[in-house]
Amino acid sequence: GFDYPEWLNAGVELTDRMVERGFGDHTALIGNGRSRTYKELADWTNRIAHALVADFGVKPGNRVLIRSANNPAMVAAWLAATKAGAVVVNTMPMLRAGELSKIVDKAEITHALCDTRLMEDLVACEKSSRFLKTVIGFDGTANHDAELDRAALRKPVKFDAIRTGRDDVALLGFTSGTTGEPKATMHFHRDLLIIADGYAREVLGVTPDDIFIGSPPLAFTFGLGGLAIFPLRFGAAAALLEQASPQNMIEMIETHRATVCFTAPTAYRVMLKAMAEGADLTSLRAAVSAGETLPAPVYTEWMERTGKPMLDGIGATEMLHIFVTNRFSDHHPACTGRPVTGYEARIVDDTMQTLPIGEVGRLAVRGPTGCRYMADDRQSKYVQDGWNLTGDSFWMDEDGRFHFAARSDDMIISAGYNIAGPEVEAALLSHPAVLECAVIGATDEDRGQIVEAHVVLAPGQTGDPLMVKLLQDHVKATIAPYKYPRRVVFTDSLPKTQTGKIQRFRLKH
Ligand code: 3SK
Repeated sequence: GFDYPEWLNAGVELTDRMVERGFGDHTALIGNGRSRTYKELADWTNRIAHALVADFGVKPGNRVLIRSANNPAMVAAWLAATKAGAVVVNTMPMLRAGELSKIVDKAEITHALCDTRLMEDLVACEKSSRFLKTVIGFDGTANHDAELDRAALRKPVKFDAIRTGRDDVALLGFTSGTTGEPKATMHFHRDLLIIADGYAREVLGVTPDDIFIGSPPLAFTFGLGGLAIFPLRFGAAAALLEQASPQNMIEMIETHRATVCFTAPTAYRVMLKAMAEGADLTSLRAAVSAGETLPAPVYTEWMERTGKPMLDGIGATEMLHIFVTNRFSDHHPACTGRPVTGYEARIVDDTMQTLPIGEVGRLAVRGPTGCRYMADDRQSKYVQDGWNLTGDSFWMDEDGRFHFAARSDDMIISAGYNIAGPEVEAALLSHPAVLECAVIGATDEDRGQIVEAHVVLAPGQTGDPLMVKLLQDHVKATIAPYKYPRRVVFTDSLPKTQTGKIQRFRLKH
């Protein structure tokens, strides 16, 4: 198990404690054209924490919302609010007033810390809120020129962190999943360290020499872990990008010789193409893929090109981070791997009975970091005896490795056949003309449902009847022919969540 002192503050552990441990002069954060050492980060966050408590009246347990793109100032705001004993809700810049209001109401947010470039929607939300009374701007650029920055500059660099217990809630992870309604899960101070001391230590073997890069927003626990908690827990550095396009990531990797990358398969496909055209990504020693299942061709091509495995894993906001994963010493194509130490996973039917090896069912997971829904009847529906029922269908092989089949609602039933949409997607993606695709079950009078593929073609390809036939034949030759898409729709882009997950439900009609 994981053993932490009774009084524990994750913000202190990731900053002041790192200075005490001798990392003061190491680079902690890179972003917006400058870098900060651990000592600078500790001082910066202590000053902000002082200002939050003394000038803005933040009290332990207050719910504090942070609104920003990925940049060092957002990390500092999150750490400072955590040091002040607040319960933090990190949010993405793309959210609009309506979406923010739902979060503010549900979490009973009292204070919001907002990059001054993103104030408008939050101010609109403050006006109509019963709870939110204090919106404080911070400078997301490197200039320190906003209300919070000015207040912080007047404060001392030492802050006696609020005494928080290891089981006090530190973070509310909001997820709207692929269906829409926001739900919140509660995470304790200890959880924030467990994901580093478990997954990041065991699977990635993080060292102080590592430089992390990636695309997931810090507002998404995948990003908060991969781009803040994991590097800071081990004296490593994080390079943060406000616009994490694959191209920007490639440039950042080349400039800073980044060693660990967290992103989703689509970005890795672009990176593979860039490598073929001469991009130098040889500094990467670990490529973590999550958010969407990793198609076998991307895994295989990465292995061929770099000689290293791409590590596919599955996590959930509910569980805070990755709980089943491949490892450098144990990795396979089209396989998500085994549970991270401390977690258990099994395949169950609708009554939570464990299914035999090889049978597709719901993935259930149990572990130290979840699952605790906040004020939600989901707790009784999706969590039983500590087992969290995920929205994914998997099967387990005889060696205890887990294999993705589909999101539970992406299972297509056509003329009595069960067809996993992602399997058809993987077959389509193995054709060079296909850049991205999403497969859904479309209602059909004869067959109940038919397989319908929405395809974004690679540049230079034409979506004509010939291409339809070509792709259908390709699927028939790759997997069982009955799974081929009877309908193919060409499109310029696919609907996605703000964290990059394809929203197949939006394609359904
Ligand atoms: O797999 C995911 O979508 C995920 C969600 C939250 C945290 C981490 C991960 C990988």
